[in-house]
Order: sequence, then C-alpha cells, then structure tokens
Amino acid sequence: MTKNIRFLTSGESHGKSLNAIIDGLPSGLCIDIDFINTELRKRQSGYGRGGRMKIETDAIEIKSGVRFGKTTGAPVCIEIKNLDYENWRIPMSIEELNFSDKEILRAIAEKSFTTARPGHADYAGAIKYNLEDLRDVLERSSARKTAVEVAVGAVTKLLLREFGIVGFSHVTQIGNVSLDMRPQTYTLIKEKAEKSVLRCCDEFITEKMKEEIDRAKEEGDTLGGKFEVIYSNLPVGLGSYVQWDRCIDGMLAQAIMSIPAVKSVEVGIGADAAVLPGSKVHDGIKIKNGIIYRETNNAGGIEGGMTNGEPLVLKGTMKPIPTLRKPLPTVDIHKKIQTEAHFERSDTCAVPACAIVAESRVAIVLADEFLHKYGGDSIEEVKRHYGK
Ligand code: EPS
Repeated sequence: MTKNIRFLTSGESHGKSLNAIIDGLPSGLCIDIDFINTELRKRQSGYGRGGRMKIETDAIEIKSGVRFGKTTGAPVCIEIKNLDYENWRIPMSIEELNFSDKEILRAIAEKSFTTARPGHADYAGAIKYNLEDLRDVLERSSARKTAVEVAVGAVTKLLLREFGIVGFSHVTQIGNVSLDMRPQTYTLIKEKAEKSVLRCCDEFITEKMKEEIDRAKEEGDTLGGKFEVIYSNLPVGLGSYVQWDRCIDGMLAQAIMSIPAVKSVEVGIGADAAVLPGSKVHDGIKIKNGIIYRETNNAGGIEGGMTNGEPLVLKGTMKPIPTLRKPLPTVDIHKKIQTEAHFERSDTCAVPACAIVAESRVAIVLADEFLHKYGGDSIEEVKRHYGK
C-alpha cells in the first residue's frame, strides 16, 4: 500500500524470529534503538495479556542499512527474536525431521490441531492454502507478527519526529465499560493514558475495565473494545482528492482495519456524523490576526482526503480475541464431526496492544505520505523541501 516507504515482514508466532525489511528511508535518519524497544514494550504490556508476554522481552536487532546510528539510504533489516522458540524447536522445525521417531511425532502432534477456532483465520486459511494442520494457519495469522510492525512504525515515528509530528493512542472502551469524560488537552490524555495499565486516561474507569477483564477471564471468555489514535503538527495536504487511492482517510482506514481483530475505523466524530445536520458536523473556518483556525475538529483533521492541519483523530474497534478457554462449537475439518474449538494460551484482552499497533501503522502511512510530498534521498534534503 505504501509507496515511498515499502516494507515486508515475515515470521511465525513460535518460529525463530520476526523480521522486516524497510526500503525507502532517507539517509541520515538517527535510529534510536531505545525508543524502538520502548515502543515494543508498550505493545507487550496491558492488563489482560496472557502468559506469552511473560516469556518475551521484545527487542530489535538491526541487521543492515544503519551505520554509526544513522540510516545510509540502504534497506533497513530488523529482527525480533522469539524467545519462546526454545520451547517449539521440534513442532516449528524448519529442517526435515525423522518422522519414525516416536518422541518427535508426539511433540508435533501435541501442537497440531484440526478444530478451527470460530472468529480466527483457521477455517478459511486451511481451505485457502490446502493445509492439513491448522498450526500452519495459526502461526502466521497470530497477532504476534504485529511486534515487528510496531518496530517498523517506530522507525517511521523517528522520521516524523524530525518534523515535530507526534502521536499517541489511548483506550476508550473495554467490553461494556467506556470513557465518558476525558481531560481537556491531548497532552493530559496522553500523560494519564501512559500511566494506566489499560492506556485509559481515567483512573476510576481503568479500575472498572480491570474488573470487566477479571470477570471475562474467570468465565473463560475474552473482551474487545475501542481506542483512539491522535497525531498532531501535521502539515496541510498529506493525501489527495484527485484519485480514490490517494485519499489519506482511505489509506489510514486500511492500515488500521487490517490489524487482526479490528472491525471498524472512524475518522473524527465518525458514525455520529450520520445523525447530525451539516451545520453541526462541519468545522467552521475562522481567522483572527491573520491566523486561520477552527473551534471544533469533528472532521478529525481530514477534509477531502487530505490532512487539513488540525490534529488527526482516528477511532478503532477491536473484537474480542477468538481463542476461548470455554470454546465455541466447531467442526473437526478432517474428521468432519461436530466438536469444540481448539484452545491454547492466549490473552483475555489486548485492546491496549491493538492501540499501539494502530498508532504505529498510522505513523507508517503518515511518513509515507510525508515523503511523497517533501521527499528526498537524505534527511537534509527532506528538511530543505519541508522548509526547515
Ligand atoms: C501475541 C502472541 C501470542 C498471543 C496473541 C498475541 O502468543 P501465544 O500464542 O504464544 O500465546 O498472546 O495472539 C493472539 C491473540 C492471536 O489471536 O493470535 C503477541 O505477541 O501479541
């Protein structure tokens, strides 16, 4: 989807590592590894996460494209090791194994399954790729791969930061518990959300959300929720109205919608725009002392498929994770009999992690469009084009 910054990821949930190659970064960009690793830790945290997050301490190793702390203009290759791989050496072996060895067969069988989890990629994935063992679907469809996407997003955040563009995310709903009141400024929302185990800017609501998660966990169930991503200091005119695939709201929606479990994306007041008259939806344009400004931002910083200089406000909805301890009815895709869905260690709620992934994916789209408008081969050249 992105054109100036291209990247691909690879890696399985319990394989050796997760990897990404990022192409198109200008030379001279400072790569702050601590910043990237802090972003990864944010994705790992959050009340309601499962046992896996106790095993992993996600951290990147840069394999190429960076010298003495700065990009050279060459593709940047990133690796995140899966520490859990130690426990999966046999079932996730890349090499052929001796299938007459009973121990090996037992270790593989222990991790194989044919009972598709409703709501996950298992059923359609097995049919599409003609796979017998649903393990092959689970491994790549797992949200584990979002770790390396957050690393890519963090690199693009470093680029945006050079131009004063900064963003954050916060959680506004878990199950039935939602945030009604919020602090007045984005700075305060961010500050408070960063302190909450659920990235929620209200301490009381955080506690209510925790109770909701505890209840779901006790019942062997899972919970979804809602989050917001906000970016400030964007220039006017990222994206365009001239072609459908250049509208920045379309690109951002795709970037968030394709995160595992995300079911809806809204811009600004989103679906509420359906019920209000035009006079209450659109943000009047005002001028004072030669400065053009708005008193409202219902549009969420996008008009006509372009950024309009107001903060970008996006909302996302995540469905509950489909791996349930109290499983749903399903069919064994080989035996063709009615049975119960596969269960293995998972999270009760991962909405805070999803918010961080969305924040990272948004950074990738923004950085890509930023380079489309102001691009250059070195960071100095981009700064010149931007007028910095
Ligand atoms: C995840 C790692 C996974 C899950 C979760 C996300 O680890 P494991 O499967 O070993 O417990 O915790 O994956 C899913 C929710 C999913 O549906 O695939 C991670 O690193 O975020």
